[in-house]
Amino acid sequence: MARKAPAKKRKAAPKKAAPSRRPAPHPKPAARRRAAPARKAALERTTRETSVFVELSLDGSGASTIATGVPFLDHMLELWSKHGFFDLVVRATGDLEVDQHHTVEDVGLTLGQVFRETLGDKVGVRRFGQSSVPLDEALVSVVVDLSGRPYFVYELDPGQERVGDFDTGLVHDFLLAFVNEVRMNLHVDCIRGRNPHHMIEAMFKGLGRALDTATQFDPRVTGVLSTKGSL
Ligand SMILES: [Mn+2]
Repeated sequence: MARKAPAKKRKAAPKKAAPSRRPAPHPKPAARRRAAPARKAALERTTRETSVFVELSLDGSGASTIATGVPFLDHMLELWSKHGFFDLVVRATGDLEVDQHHTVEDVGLTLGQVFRETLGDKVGVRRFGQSSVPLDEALVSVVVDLSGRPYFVYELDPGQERVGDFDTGLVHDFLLAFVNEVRMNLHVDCIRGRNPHHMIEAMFKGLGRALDTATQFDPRVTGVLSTKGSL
């Protein structure tokens, strides 16, 4: 549309201050911390009992492809990855004709080795994390410290030996192997629960959430979060 012609000459608007010719100051260096490393790693580990491949990205979206030959473990690792926002690939073949023990433990061990590698020197990360997760009647607390000192406290009694064909005692073996390889502190307390599937599932979700927190960068952390200066 045609512009409205000014009826009469208006008083000129007061001149704005001329924009400064000085260039904008340089933006701050992207980060005082060095550029965030790509926190991903992969490992294939083969013994006479099992062959396990794990690929992990800490800063992922929670996408996973998991096939361990132990469907209940697949289900739990998928939850762990989803709720930790970790991208995870796990492929395992093991002597399941013996039982599930070697496979479950070796997946925990290999995942722990890869997890530790993705952490690198832990510069700038929060280090601690905790989560309480309910699933119906079950409530499980998980507390982690990426301390470099392996310690594991497991107060979760599933109350029955099996969930389907999965030996519930293997969760302890899985976590112990994981903790030792990551060199972290892990306390699991099942506050209440009746159904072992619910208790174990809430634990894996909580472990994902607690580790997600512990592995996040905190901009206030310079170096590693330790008065000793190393983790
Ligand atoms: Mn389930």
